[in-house]
Amino acid sequence: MQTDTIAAIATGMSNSGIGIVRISGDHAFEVIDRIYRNKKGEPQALSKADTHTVHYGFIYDGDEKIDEVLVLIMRGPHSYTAEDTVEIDCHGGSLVVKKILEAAIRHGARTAGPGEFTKRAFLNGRIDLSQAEAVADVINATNEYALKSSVSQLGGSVSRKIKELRGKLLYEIAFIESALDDPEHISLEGYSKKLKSSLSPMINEVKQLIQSADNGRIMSEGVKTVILGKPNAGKSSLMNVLLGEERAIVTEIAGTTRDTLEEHIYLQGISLHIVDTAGIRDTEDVVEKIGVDRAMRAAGDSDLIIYVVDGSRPLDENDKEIMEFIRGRKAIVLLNKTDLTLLVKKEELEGLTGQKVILISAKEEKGIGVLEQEIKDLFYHGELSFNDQLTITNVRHKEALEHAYESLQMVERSIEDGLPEDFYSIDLMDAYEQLGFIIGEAVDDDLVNEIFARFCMGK
Ligand SMILES: Nc1nc2c(ncn2[C@@H]2O[C@H](COP(=O)(O)OP(=O)(O)OP(=O)(O)O)[C@@H](O)[C@H]2O)c(=O)[nH]1
Ligand SMILES: [Mg+2]
Repeated sequence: MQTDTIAAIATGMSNSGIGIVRISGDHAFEVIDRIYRNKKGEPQALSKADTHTVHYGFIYDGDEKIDEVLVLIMRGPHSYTAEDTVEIDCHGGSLVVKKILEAAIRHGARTAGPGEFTKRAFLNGRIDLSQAEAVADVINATNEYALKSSVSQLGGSVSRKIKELRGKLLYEIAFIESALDDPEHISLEGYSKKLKSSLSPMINEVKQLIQSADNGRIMSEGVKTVILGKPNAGKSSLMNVLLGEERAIVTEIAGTTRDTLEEHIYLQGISLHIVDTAGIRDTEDVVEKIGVDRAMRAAGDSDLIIYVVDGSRPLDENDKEIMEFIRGRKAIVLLNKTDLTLLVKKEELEGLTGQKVILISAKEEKGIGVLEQEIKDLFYHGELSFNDQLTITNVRHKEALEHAYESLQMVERSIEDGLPEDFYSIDLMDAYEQLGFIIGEAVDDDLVNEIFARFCMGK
C-alpha cells in the first residue's frame, strides 16, 4: 500500500530530558537522509542502514544545524505502524523538537493527525481496533487498575476472547448454511438441541463481559462513594479527613451541608469519587429537602455507601431510614465521635445493619487507617474486586456486546419456539457481526476516524 509519510512530536510539549520526533511511511528514510548528518558532519544515507539500528549524528535543516541526535531506523513491517519508521531522539527543549519536526515536514513528510500512527498500525493489520483503543486507554490511565486492564487489552486479551466467541458462532452458521444447501448429505436432525447446549455457555460469557463493564467504569472513573448519615453525624468532617484539607464546611449546626459535594481521592492506588451529602432527615425546609433528595439519589447510584453514625446520640428514625436503605447495598458502617461518651453500642449497630462496624473519630482522626484498609480489602478480595478478570472498559465494546447478547437470546427463543433453522442463522450472523465491531471488522470509516480523533497528537 502506498502511503504518504507522516511526522509528529511523540513526546510532551514541555521542556524535558529528551524529545522524540517520529516519521512513518514509504518515504520516511528519504526524509531522514535529507536532514541527517553523521558525527563528522557529512551526509549519510540511513536508508541503507540495517533495520533496528541506532545512529549518532546531527539534524540539519539545509545548512542550519539544529541538534545532536540519536536516530532509530525501523523497517516495516517491524515497527509500531508496520511501515518504515524513523525515530529521532533529540534534546527535549520544546523549540528544538519543533524545529526538527519542521525540518522533516520541509523535506517530504506531512504533519500527522491525532492518533494517526496508531490508526496506521490498525489499517496495516498489526493491531485490531480494540487494541488500538487500549493504546489510548494506557495513555489516559489515571490509576493502577485502569493501567493494568488497558495493558492487558493492548496485549489482545479482549480480542482473543471475542475471536474465540466468533469462531464458535461461525462454526454454527457454516453448519446450518451447508446443511440447508446440501440436505442430502448434512442432516439437521437433532441439531437445534445441540445448538442450544453450545449456545448457553456463550451467552453466559457475553453476559459476564457486559457485567465486567461496570468494573471497567469503576476503574476509569473511580468508585462512586457516597457518605450518608443523619445531620451532624460528622459526614463533612470525614470528607475533610479523607481529603486531607478543609474542603467541606463543618459546624455544630445540624443541616450545614445542603448540596452534594464531590471530590476525587486516591487511596493506595484506588481512585474514589467521593460525595458528601446533606444529612438525612424529614424537614420542612425547602432547600434542605432538595439536598436530602439529592443525597438519596446519589446513594442510589453509588458503588459504595459510607454510613456515618453519630455515636454520641441515640439512634433515631433517620438512622432507621438509612439502615433500611443500605440493606443489600455495598456499605461500610462507621461509628463516629468515639472520643465522646458513646450512646450507641458497636454490637447493637452491627446487629441492626448486619455489617461490620468501624469505630472512628473524625475530629481526632482516629480509625481512618482501618477505614482505608477496609475499602482496599473490598477491592482486593471483596465484592468490588476485579483482579485478573477480563474487564470491558470501553462503552463502544459494551454496546456491541449488549446487541450480541440480544441476538443470541433471540436464537435461544427461536429454538424454543421450534422455528426453522434459517431463523437461527440470521441472529447468529447478527451476533457474529456485532462482536466483529469490537475488533474493528466491517466498521465504517467514520467510526474509525472518530475513534482515532480522540487520541493525543503524536500517537
Ligand atoms: N467530638 C467529636 N465531634 C465531631 C466528630 N466528628 C464531627 N464532629 C462535630 O460534629 C459537628 C457536625 O460535624 P459535620 O462534619 O458538619 O457533620 P455533618 O454530618 O456533615 O452534618 P450536616 O452537614 O449538618 O449533615 C461539628 O461540630 C463537628 O466538629 C468527632 O469524631 N468527635
Ligand atoms: Mg455536612
